[in-house]
Amino acid sequence: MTAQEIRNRLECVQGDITTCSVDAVVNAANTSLLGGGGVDGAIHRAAGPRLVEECRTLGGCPTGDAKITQGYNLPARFVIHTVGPVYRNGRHHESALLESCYRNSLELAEQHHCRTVAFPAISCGAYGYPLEEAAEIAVGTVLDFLGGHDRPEKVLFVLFDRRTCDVYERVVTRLTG
Ligand code: AR6
Repeated sequence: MTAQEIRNRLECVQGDITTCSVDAVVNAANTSLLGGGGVDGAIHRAAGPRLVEECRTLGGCPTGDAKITQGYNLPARFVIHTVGPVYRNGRHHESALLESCYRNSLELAEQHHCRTVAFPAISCGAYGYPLEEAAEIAVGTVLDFLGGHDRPEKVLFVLFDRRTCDVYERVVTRLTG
């Protein structure tokens, strides 16, 4: 697969991830997996109470790891819950942990035969990760994974606000030239 073909499997869109008709949406969760604010709150509200019931059976999730559930009332069939790092000063393995969120989520998606996956900007809200750096890790890790795997066929970055979407688009252009 050429670099251009890999790049074409990636898309940045501004919007609300809870409305995405994809095989799996990724949730920026916390280690309890029992819900919270931001995109996590929005996903739980849209999926309905059966989502937290299933999450209760999972026993939480360590930072950098990912777990999968059904999507319930969401248009997405699955939710992949991953826990991004809280950004402190960049010297607490934040970049390796953020990379591992993307990689572990993509591995779960592949194992569950997902063709389409949507990611929010993990750690870029309440967890305070600097946006440019987070976008570089997100885009770089996804491109690297797609280069070695046929599934997922398509990855969407679904960014809530225009500024975040602009930053992601610039990073995609920079990394794929
Ligand atoms: N669709 C897409 N993106 C969204 C949506 C949405 N509906 N809502 C918010 N965002 P955050 P984190 C964006 O704080 O930084 C929760 O309480 C938002 O603008 O949701 O990983 C969890 O339970 C931002 O760009 O996640 C954890 O405790 C991005 O999603 C903690 O927050 C991520 O912001 C996780 O913090």
